[in-house]
Amino acid sequence: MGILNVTPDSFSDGGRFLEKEKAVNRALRMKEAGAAIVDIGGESTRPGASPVSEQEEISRVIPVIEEVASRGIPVSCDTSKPGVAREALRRGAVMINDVRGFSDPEMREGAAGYNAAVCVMHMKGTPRSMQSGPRYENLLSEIREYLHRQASLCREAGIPREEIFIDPGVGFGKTLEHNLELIANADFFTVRHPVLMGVSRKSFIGMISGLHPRDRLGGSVASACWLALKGVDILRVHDVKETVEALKVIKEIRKRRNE
Ligand code: 8Y7
Repeated sequence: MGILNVTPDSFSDGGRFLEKEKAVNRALRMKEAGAAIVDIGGESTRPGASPVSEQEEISRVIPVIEEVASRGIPVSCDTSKPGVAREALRRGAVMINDVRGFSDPEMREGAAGYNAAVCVMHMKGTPRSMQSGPRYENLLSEIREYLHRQASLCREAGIPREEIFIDPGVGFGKTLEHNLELIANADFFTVRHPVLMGVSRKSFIGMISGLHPRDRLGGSVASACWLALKGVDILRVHDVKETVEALKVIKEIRKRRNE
């Protein structure tokens, strides 16, 4: 899954893709580089980011979604707003990626009504508050229980199990230790639903390497390979070409394992 931010303040694309043309071209390049789906979002969820109005979010993402979908590229819309989700699905999106875990019933009903796939992500707190001293009794089981509970609500709304991806939400209300534990044990989440994860250029990589988001390609690709070997189904990444190249090699190696 390629990441396409159409936000003026997103941390690693820095507003360079504000224009529709540039965004669409970027999606086409991701497709050519091997992306199976492009995730298009207009609300920055970086820690401390301010909320965006529904009208603003619609005017940022919908023209891009419509154009990208019309070129035959599967589109996911990264949103927590039912109005944005519905409009995205009406214009051709096939998946809704909600960092707020489909806690709003209107989000679940909207996705079900369009036979869309969903990604239910875990976040502790809100983008504004999430990085202030997050604590867990038992990180893995607490997060998996939350994800299974939200996934059950999606099933009750009529979304089939295999269309519900779950995501422990690396970086969303987690310390460095929490993030590393989630990644190390990603297979803990693969038991009931397909799993999607996003680690690309995230701050846990910067905490290890000391590098700026733009220079986190090595750490991002290493993490992606680890997650693929742990059985994660979809990887949400900025650098599609490099990640696909690495995963092709991992796939050939894995096929030849003894056991
Ligand atoms: C994730 C995400 C972001 C993630 C899912 C960033 C929108 C921050 N991260 N969605 N979104 N999973 N499902 O660094 O990890 O891309 S935004």
